[in-house]
Amino acid sequence: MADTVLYEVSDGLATITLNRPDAMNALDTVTKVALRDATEEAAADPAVRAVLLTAAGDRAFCVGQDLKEHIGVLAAARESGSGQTMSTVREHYNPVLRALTGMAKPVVAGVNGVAAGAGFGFALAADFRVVADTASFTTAFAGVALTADSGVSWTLPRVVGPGRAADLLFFPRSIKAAEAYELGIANRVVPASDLAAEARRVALGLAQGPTVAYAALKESLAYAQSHSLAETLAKEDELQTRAGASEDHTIAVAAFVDKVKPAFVGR
Ligand code: T3D
Repeated sequence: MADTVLYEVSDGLATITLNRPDAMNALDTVTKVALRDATEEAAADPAVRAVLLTAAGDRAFCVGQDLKEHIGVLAAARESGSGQTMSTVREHYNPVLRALTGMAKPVVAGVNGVAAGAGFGFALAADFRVVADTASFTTAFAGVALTADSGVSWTLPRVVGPGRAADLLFFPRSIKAAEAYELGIANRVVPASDLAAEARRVALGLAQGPTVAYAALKESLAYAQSHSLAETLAKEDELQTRAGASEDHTIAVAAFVDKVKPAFVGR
């Protein structure tokens, strides 16, 4: 894995850190490949029970596509006459989005600074966003004459509602942390100096939680977005049967009766 993305697993938590702070953690090709590999590895590894996606430095979480690299891609496409500039959506952004949203374990984004374009998309793809009070968000896409990618047209309306999503996409602007909290984009806002510790605390708590129940919750919430109440009730029945059969359910009920803290095993 390239050193522009750091990957570490400990105590059931995979921490993925975008590591190009001098470039505002912009996504050049090497970084996109490494991020795709890291998210797919975390999704597939049964030892990983939660994921923390964060970034190095105090200025940026991720400013999206590296436009300084991208201008070269555009020039090459013009020269070759191919017009092929957008394969990165298929090759990189979509696999990252599928891994983050589809993995059967919770994902926390620790947003340490500005999140723009695909960077905003990755933060929105997480199940929870812990955000530094100095951080901000912007859709950015229309500013560079692009449409939404990295799942933003799917995630943003679900978080802020379709009307607000259209406004933020057509008129990209900086959404500061306090407003992001009001809009539901940020789940928790903490002082910048506490961001790393607080994001890790939240993610670690999830990594030590009832993994089968969390996976079912994640699946249930996604399913309900595009199905009827009748279909959702049937899905809840199926998922509750799965969660109810988990070892952690028995552990939790026994711990409740014994008035002790449950020690979950993730099965
Ligand atoms: O095929 C495809 O690739 C399509 C896929 C697209 C996916 C996308 O992500 S599209 C969206 C791309 N991102 C943007 O359009 C964001 C552009 N950046 C900004 O709007 C602003 O820089 C920010 C709002 C993010 C931050 O503003 P601010 O005032 O804090 O910082 P700044 O002064 O604008 O930028 C600081 C440096 O970072 C500056 O470099 P310099 O002058 O110090 O050498 C700036 O050029 C650089 N930078 C910021 N964003 C990017 C970037 N460099 C490369 N790529 C960037 N996206």
